[in-house]
Amino acid sequence: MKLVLAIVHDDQANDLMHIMSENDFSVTKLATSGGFLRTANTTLICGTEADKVSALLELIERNCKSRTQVRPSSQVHTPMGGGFFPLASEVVVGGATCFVLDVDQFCKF
Ligand code: 2BA
Repeated sequence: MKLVLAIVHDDQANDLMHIMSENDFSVTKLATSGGFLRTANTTLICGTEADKVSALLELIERNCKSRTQVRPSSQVHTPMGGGFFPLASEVVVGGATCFVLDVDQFCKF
């Protein structure tokens, strides 16, 4: 058995969960946030048989689109003195960041 962790955009998570359930994948949703942008994202946890992982990853890839997000950075001191101005930069945030882990044991009580 494998455990798939998929970090996705908040606003794509509900649709993806719905599609996963329709395709017989059990899923749990965690509210998370990225360490770099410090904004909310969603981590979906899915335990599944090893031979279903590629189908699950395809489903995730098809339903999660990447986008550009502005990263607000710390303020920069102006060379003229007397002030600070905010410096923003853009980063491409992936549609989904996925980890596939081996599961030692799976129990339901
Ligand atoms: P964040 O950490 O908020 O990162 C958002 C996006 O910022 C990343 O998109 C990447 O394009 C950029 N970024 C992240 N760290 C950077 C750095 N040190 N320097 C420059 N740019 C950087 P993604 O790579 O698509 O990641 C989306 C989210 O997935 C991340 O949100 C984080 O929550 C998670 N993630 C990505 N890689 C991870 C990893 N190796 N371990 C754990 N979580 C990860």
